[in-house]
Amino acid sequence: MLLDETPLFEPSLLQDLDCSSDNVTFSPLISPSRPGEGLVLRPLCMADFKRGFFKVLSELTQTGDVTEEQFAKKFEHMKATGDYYVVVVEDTNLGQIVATATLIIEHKFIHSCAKRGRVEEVVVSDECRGKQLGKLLVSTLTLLSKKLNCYKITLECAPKNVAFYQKFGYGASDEAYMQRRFFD
Ligand code: 16G
Repeated sequence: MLLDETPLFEPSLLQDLDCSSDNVTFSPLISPSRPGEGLVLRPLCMADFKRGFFKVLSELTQTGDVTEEQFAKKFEHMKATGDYYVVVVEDTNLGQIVATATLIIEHKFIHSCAKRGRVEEVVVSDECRGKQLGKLLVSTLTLLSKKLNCYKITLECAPKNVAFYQKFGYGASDEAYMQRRFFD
């Protein structure tokens, strides 16, 4: 199977996002187009399967034992819908993915057929902590959801991460987050 470099979504969507316009400060200054020395921030591509994409995800939760075929099929599905914005940060010297986050667009009839954004699977590998990558990814996807005309953007996170997300303007809502799990 050819796991190629075709991006999951149009890379230029990430180019003109101005993270400093969103009350989030970076020191030293980094941006989606300049995420730091030896790093690139870009859409996921199939070849990232071999660059440790799942290793990074496994720092968040159980990933299961996903084969190349399963990955490729899921990637194709996500790409075909046009509603999945999985971004990765690659360490270009190592050829390894070191961080990732996902924006999913949900379509509604309410609010004049609006769209809602969901931030999911925000993970920075342990070795790359302290490079502001989590901040950059969340800021990037939050701005992207605004650019895509979402009326709101939501996420679920561990209580210890609440303060982190508050920096981007996320706040607790009156509604309770509920779930029913069918398997882990
Ligand atoms: C966190 C993630 C969520 C992910 C879940 C996995 C963020 C903001 N939240 O809540 O996206 O799906 O962990 O946990 O990254 P689970 O395996 O217990 O469902």
